[in-house]
Amino acid sequence: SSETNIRLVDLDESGVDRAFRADVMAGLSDADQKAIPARWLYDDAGSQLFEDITKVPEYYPTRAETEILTDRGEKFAKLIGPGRAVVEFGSGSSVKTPLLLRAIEPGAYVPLDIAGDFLRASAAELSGKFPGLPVHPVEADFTKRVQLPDAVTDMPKLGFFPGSTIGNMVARTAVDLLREMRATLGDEALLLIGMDLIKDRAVLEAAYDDAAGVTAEFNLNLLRRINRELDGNIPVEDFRHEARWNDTFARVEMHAVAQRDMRFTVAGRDFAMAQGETIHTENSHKFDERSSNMLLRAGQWTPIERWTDAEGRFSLILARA
Ligand code: AVI
Repeated sequence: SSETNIRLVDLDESGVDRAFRADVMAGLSDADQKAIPARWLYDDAGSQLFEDITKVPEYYPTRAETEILTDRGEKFAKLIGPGRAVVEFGSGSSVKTPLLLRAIEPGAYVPLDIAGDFLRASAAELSGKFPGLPVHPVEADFTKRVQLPDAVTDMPKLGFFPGSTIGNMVARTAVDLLREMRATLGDEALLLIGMDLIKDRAVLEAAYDDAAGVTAEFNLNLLRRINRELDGNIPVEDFRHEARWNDTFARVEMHAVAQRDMRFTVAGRDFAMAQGETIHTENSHKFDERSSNMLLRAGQWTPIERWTDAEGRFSLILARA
């Protein structure tokens, strides 16, 4: 289906290989719309390319969210208060997390991530910046309820889910995740979550199709990964990156568009694509106040405050359990 999805699962290496193969084979076999779940964009090369995307001039979300975190520290401190265990879903980004931690005097920091090496490295770096702060990294699939370390059992929690990663999920998956977060964090919890806002179509499409071609590389790297890991011969050079705003679903979609009729093989199976046919590789949903409120409420959270950057491009929302 065209409803591509991010779904993080807890898999050992061979499990990852099998799941990748299964998703790619199913996704390329769909006669209506070929589609591969966006989570497979993030191999080592893809993760590095995403880092690069956050620095291109057209990709505003990272800068806009950083601006909010920089400017609204006093407001966060007032509403959140000191002594909470900050539980970050996905490894702490080097810039955003310290801004939050500096503003609110947390009791502990608990980064959750499925990638253990990356998790430990970023936890160690953060410990260096906040010498007195207890840091308890947990290697876990945060799409399911996570058992938090005993050391933070008695502290009220603040969940932190920046970046509008929630937007990479279709509504049902996003609601499931929010409910699992609620179960992980407990009754006293707050959640600080980034959600990118609906805006001018040209601005959105440019953010996902930068002039330097970094996002194009990020998208086409998925096809290169298939060739590398699944013994494929997809003619990557004959695909074009496309970012399109889908107004019905309020999302930017990434597609890889075949530039000619073609045949190729992946893991021993033959596939054909017609010129103009696409592989749908990512959704990035955008929100307004109503849709973000509705999503949070469906996920068992009550929004209590929202902040945007000066240009009104991105929102950071505080919700309570
Ligand atoms: C990770 N995620 C929030 C990014 C986004 O904006 O949807 C991924 C991305 N895809 C293309 N550019 C950035």
